[in-house]
Amino acid sequence: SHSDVFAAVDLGASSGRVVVGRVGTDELALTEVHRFPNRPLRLPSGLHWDIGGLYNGVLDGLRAAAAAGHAPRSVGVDSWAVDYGLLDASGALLGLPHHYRDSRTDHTAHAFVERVGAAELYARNGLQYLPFNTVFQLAAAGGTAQLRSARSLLLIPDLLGYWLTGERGTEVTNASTTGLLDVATRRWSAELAEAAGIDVSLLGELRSPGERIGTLLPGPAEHTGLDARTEVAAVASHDTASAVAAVPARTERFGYVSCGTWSLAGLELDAPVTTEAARAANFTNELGVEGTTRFLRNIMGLWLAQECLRDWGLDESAIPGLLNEAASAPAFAALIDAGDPRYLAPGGMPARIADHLRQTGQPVPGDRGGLLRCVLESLALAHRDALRRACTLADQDMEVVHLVGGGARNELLCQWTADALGLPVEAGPVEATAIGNLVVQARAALPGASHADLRRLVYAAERPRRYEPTGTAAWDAAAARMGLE
Ligand code: ADP
Ligand code: LRH
Repeated sequence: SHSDVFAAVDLGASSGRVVVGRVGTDELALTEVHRFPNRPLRLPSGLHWDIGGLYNGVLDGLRAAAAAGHAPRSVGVDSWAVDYGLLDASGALLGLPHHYRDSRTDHTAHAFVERVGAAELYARNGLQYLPFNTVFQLAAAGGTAQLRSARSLLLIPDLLGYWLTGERGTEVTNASTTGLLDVATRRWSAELAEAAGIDVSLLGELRSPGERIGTLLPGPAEHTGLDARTEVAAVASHDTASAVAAVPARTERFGYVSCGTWSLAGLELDAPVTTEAARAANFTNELGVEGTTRFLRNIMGLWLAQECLRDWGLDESAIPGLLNEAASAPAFAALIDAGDPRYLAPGGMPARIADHLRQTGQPVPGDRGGLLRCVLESLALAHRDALRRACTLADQDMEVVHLVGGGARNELLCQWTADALGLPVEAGPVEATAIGNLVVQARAALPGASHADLRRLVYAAERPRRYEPTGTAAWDAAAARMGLE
């Protein structure tokens, strides 16, 4: 049997990693060669990504891969969605990309929707209203010198791909998160571009997961020690699309939660659902691999916990101890809406949660374990609500929920998600995104393998941990208390 080596660069909101994978007909073996923190920059101009630091992290990771003797056939880059860099006519980057948690869209996003019409916008782009969708960021950037000088817009993975290869383009799964792609035709919408105040020529030519982007430029080849013939491949460059591609499902009737900084909970469908009910329930239709639709809802996710930890001056090493405290805190003492955009911005998270609890007449947990319990129970309820509503809206049912990403390490969250839904949860892989990135690259080298075959390959290599539901009646009561499904 035949196998090949590929490298995945996966940039998450909290950390970046470079993973080398050997993928073959019956083989999937992963080695993480580099991991680095992703620390945003707070500047007078707002909250930005440290894109130079991230690019160095990518190069360091590829160098570590080469130094360990790996010779990947290709490299793929994925990251969080919606954010972009602008290039001038010479190809130079015009300023640091903004972070989607920057506050500059706070007012403009809403104004844009009022102007265009929420129903019209949804009919055109099929996207959940999130204030940071690229279309709203561009509207907020209207009139700036940067936008005036810009000749091309590249999403984060495409920007890094450009620096690695000199080739520009826009990968379509990530393009589907911008709000500028037509949900029916899957092409850029000139009308939406115009509404956002940009020329549609700013948006790159679309490319699909699996397409070749180019080979390494001499600079990155020298810097990393990789062969200059190493290809850079377009993957499902939206991290969530890669994560869903690697869900180790053995049935078609599955729901998923891609659970890291965000929880993205929903279904994989053959076609978008853009009904008025789907819009009112704030569901998004993003593109997946093989032309699938990711019908899902964004939930604040473990960001809520990350920000509590940061406020308490603790790092990830404190998580296991805090989870023990959460496990022994009283159940359902306090609940929040884990989908509420009020939690989008960084800073002061424990106080913001406490404020909300007071406003809703609930007791504020007296210790950290209690507050973490409130966050995790609220998240489990939000997972339940999103998945149940997705099934109703898409007229589908599910028999199992796959929870992938860093959240799969959180046993409480996995068990509570199962309990809340009354369905088994299969947890893992933790690195589903990197795996999805790799299998899409391997796809071309594995002729005849279907997507279901690739999912079975992931299942065999990274067998998920199964959680059976118990005590769902108590969750029914908690959901009713919160007005959730
Ligand atoms: P992203 O890709 O968005 O950066 P990840 O998928 O890497 O996020 O998930 C990060 C999350 O994983 C952390 O916020 C944390 O809640 C969770 N996590 C990390 N380590 C542990 C652990 N030891 N136990 C439980 N959860 C953990
Ligand atoms: C998760 C994610 C999510 C987007 C958000 C901006 O990392 O890509 O799918 O909505 O970041």
